[in-house]
Amino acid sequence: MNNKLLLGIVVIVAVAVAGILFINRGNQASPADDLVQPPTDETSKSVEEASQGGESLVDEEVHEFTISASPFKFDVPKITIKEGDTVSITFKNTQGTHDFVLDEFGVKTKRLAVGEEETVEFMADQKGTFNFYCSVPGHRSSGMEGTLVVE
Ligand SMILES: [Cu+2]
Repeated sequence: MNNKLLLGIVVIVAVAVAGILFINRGNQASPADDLVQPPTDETSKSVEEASQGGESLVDEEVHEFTISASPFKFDVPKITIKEGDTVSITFKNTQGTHDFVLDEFGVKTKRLAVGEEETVEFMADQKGTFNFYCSVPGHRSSGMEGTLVVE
């Protein structure tokens, strides 16, 4: 099943590449050649990677979390992930004005009004225990702080 699908994709890409090469040959004098060539290289490269089945070796999954903020707490106080994970956090504000800050990974949302949300994404490239918090004055000390554990 998978092999058939892969074969189908390879055939389609091969036909597309052959078509582009054919068009290029017909337009040798055209300056558009330089513009058409690079995407062709990229296409054949990605087929190579796919046919090697490389995706099973690298964890390219995005680990998604949703955190809602209200005065004065985050509904998810602790997130645990693995080093090297790509993390996507959708931060929602249900009441008041809040943001989401995680200094060590350069993450900072805008200050959101009620009903707004913002998604931030980062790579957990260091192990440890880190604190995320709301940077609106007084909110962190009132309880708007949580923990991100990178194992
Ligand atoms: Cu806040």
